[in-house]
Amino acid sequence: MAAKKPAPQANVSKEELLGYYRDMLLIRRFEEKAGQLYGMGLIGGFCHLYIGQEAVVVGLEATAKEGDKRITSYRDHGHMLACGMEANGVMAELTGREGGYSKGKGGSMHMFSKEKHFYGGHGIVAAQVPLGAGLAFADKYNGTDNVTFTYFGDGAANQGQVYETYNMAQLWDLPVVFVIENNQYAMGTSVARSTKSPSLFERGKAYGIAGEEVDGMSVLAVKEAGERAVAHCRAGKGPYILEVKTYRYRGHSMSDPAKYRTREEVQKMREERDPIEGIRSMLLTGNHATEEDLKAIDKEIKDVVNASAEFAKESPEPALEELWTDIYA
Ligand SMILES: Cc1ncc(C[n+]2csc(CCOP(=O)(O)OP(=O)(O)O)c2C)c(N)n1
Ligand SMILES: [Mg+2]
Repeated sequence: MAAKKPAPQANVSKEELLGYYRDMLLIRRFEEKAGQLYGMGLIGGFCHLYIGQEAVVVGLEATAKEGDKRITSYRDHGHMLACGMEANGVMAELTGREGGYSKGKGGSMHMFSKEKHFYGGHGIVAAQVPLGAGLAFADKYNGTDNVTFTYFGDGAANQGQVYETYNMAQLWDLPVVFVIENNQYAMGTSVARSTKSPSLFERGKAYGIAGEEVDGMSVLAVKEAGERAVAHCRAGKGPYILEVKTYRYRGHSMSDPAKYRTREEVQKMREERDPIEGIRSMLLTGNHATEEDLKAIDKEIKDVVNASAEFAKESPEPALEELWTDIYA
């Protein structure tokens, strides 16, 4: 994975850097804890962790304003935390408890928050893409200048419905930022094995949609590109594609034998490109924070995550009557 441009550093305040550090660390620690609870049998079903990809959603959320919407796939815990949903409610949903965002009836892939404009959580690959364009259509129809961040993976980028959506979104100038989280694998299939045209954002050109490739291991690079994308959409110029080159450190889901890549490949990425370490060293070398300051933040995050696990364990399972609520009949 090539970082084309060096990460931009100018015009970033100490507060912003600390904020990104905190937000990415929350996602990382939360996901590590979810992995532990899964191992203990407290989380059932599917569970897809976002570890390694934190800079993508944190960089883009830094460009969002009130009323903007987001929708994504099953790899969704990071997106929820980054848009301000509570760790307690997310963790309790993972454990299938009443205190969860879907009252314990949705689980990892099916959580929503009307308040934070988070529209899921979708288990069918690429199903969220036309839905994202629909959300953007609503904003256009209502005359707001809000945008919808529609996230999907490199594997999803080979789904036909993505291209039907591109056509309609461009035809109607919909304010949708298509975010391709290119983590280089779709389950066990690498991009190189699944496509001859590995530059995924360029496919938008066939529909007249502007786009670019972004270094997804740099939160600052993501934010900078995100600002361009969002400005384009808010100005009524139609959709924009960001192909964010990222990497997931863990398996596709908790039940992934990981036979399709080497340990060395993962290790190299962790050592050389980790997004959290990147910001950490920027904070230290720029004298924006001391080791002590960062330790205090680490502890603060650890406390939030541990509290969410406690909340998730203590929250009761949904009552039997809940089987008959929140359903269409
Ligand atoms: C329509 C459909 N086909 C197949 C699957 C099984 N499946 C689940 S995730 C996945 C891979 C998707 O990879 P990608 O879009 O790159 O997202 P990532 O998991 O890397 O975040 C597949 C094939 C599915 N859920 N839905
Ligand atoms: Mg992928």
